[in-house]
Amino acid sequence: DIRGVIFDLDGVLTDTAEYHYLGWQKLADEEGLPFNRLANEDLRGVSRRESLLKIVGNKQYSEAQLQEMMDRKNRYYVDFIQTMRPGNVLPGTIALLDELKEAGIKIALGSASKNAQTVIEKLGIADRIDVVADGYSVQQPKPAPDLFLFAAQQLGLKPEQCVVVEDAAAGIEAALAAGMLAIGLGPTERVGAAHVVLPNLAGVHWTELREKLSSDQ
Ligand code: B16
Ligand code: MG
Repeated sequence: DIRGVIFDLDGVLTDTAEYHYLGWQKLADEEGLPFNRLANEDLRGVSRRESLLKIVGNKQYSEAQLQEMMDRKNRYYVDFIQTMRPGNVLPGTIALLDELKEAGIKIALGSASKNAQTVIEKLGIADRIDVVADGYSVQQPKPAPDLFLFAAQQLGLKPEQCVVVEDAAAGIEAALAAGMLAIGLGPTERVGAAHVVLPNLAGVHWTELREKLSSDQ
């Protein structure tokens, strides 16, 4: 029986992808590194360090330089997210969170981001979330299962009692590796490995979702 739902943040509850993109683009331009929106698609759900390493490619940088670039991009990103407000929650999110609470299902955040806490506060949904697993919680980033296993443990649930909602291929991979059910949001080319694939959370109801997940079993 499903007892908990673990939500990814960026691309699931809100769309911070644009702000991450703008931050990386600014940094890449300053460094003379090739980067564009298409390249940014590969960074979905990928940790800050892995994102930077993808952008620098074969170009050699010292650890101190990499660190400085990560800090710089993060400053740009943190500036952008200051403007976020409750209206930036993606359609269907609040209704679904309310239904889950009503149904006695525990809710966790499972985000790779070190800025997750700030974002959920800006969005005004922090008090709807029981447990936050974020970029500070574990060492191994998605596609490793660690972050979601940490979230389940904090919820006091077994992996098989949890469903993960994700928009990134790496996130679906992590959920399956954790032995959890997975709901993928977006095109099948990206999240097709999930048990259930939906375009987004708009109009999604827990009762129907639960049925879809159990018929897949
Ligand atoms: P930060 P998620 C991920 O969040 C983003 O999708 C990804 O683009 C970002 O690089 C990563 O968080 C790290 O974020 O630099 O803020 O620590 O999708 O796992 O909620
Ligand atoms: Mg995501």
